[in-house]
Amino acid sequence: MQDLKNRIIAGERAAIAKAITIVESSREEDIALSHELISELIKSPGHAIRVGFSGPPGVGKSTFIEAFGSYIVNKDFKLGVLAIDPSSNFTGGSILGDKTRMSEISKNENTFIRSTPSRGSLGGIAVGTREAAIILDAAGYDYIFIETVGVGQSEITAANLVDIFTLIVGPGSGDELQGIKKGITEYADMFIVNKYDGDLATQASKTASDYKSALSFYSKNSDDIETQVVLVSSIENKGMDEVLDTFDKIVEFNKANNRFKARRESQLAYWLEEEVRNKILLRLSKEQGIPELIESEVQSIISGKTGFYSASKNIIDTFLGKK
Ligand SMILES: Nc1nc2c(ncn2[C@@H]2O[C@H](COP(=O)(O)OP(=O)(O)O)[C@@H](O)[C@H]2O)c(=O)[nH]1
Ligand SMILES: [Mg+2]
Repeated sequence: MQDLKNRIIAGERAAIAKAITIVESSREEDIALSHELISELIKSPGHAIRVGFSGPPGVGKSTFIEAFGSYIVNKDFKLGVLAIDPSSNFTGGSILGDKTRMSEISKNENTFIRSTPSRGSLGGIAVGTREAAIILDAAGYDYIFIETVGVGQSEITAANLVDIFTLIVGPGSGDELQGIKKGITEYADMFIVNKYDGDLATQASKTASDYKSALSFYSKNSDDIETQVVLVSSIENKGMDEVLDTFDKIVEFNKANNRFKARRESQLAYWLEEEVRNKILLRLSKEQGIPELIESEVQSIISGKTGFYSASKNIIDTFLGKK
């Protein structure tokens, strides 16, 4: 373990790959090893900026990450990409799989790409994504990109993993404009309007203006940076410098206002609560006598012997009475 830790901190790719396999594993001995390793690596934090990319399937998330990733790597930054491979489920997007396209940047020795099948994922995030980001950070990576599938809960989970949360949208995405009203701005730092090229260019540019004006009605706290909107074309490599400038601007602003640290702290609280919640649920389903008690309380409710809420209270009290 100590050896693995040292090799990770030295940036050794094989060690990083091995560690990520461990944190993704559900084998009991791997889980124990993973806990030990992550607890150690947290003590050696690096300087990575973690960026989340979300948005509907087919909007160009993978294509953008490929294009922007090359741009970043050509600037001599070390880049880690954690993506969920949609080829194993029905989310649409690229059926051929992202690995083919991503392979362009994966050849570069300053990139580390992990594409995890979405099977077994939790809210659009693969099991172990948070831990994989900790590993890449300790290994000295400058940027860690996290591509997530789907919308809704998965976006909240992804937003809680990153320093910058971006939503990628396509030209004429009027439906997503509705999303702004549903509070997306609360956790999106930036909108990237993709496909600003060819026949779609005019519409993309109009979409960006629409977002800008819509966002001005839903401003955040007055002391917060406004949600940024950037136009890009991932196939023509347009707007890449503006995206990087915008990342710098967001990070600078958040650091100057102490929001950067505060956000990481509240994310830690989120994950700690998640861990506790999951462990409690797991124990509730396995604790000796509890599943049987639930079963018998259901019968008591049906036969009118017990009320719903007193049954619930009895289960909780019995569970909490156990060590
Ligand atoms: N015209 C145009 N097409 C794009 C652009 N980016 C992606 N696409 C296309 O959109 C489709 C979906 O892209 P993909 O990256 O798989 O989307 P994802 O599901 O969000 O990861 C593919 O056919 C891409 O070639 C772009 O900037 N311009
Ligand atoms: Mg994709």
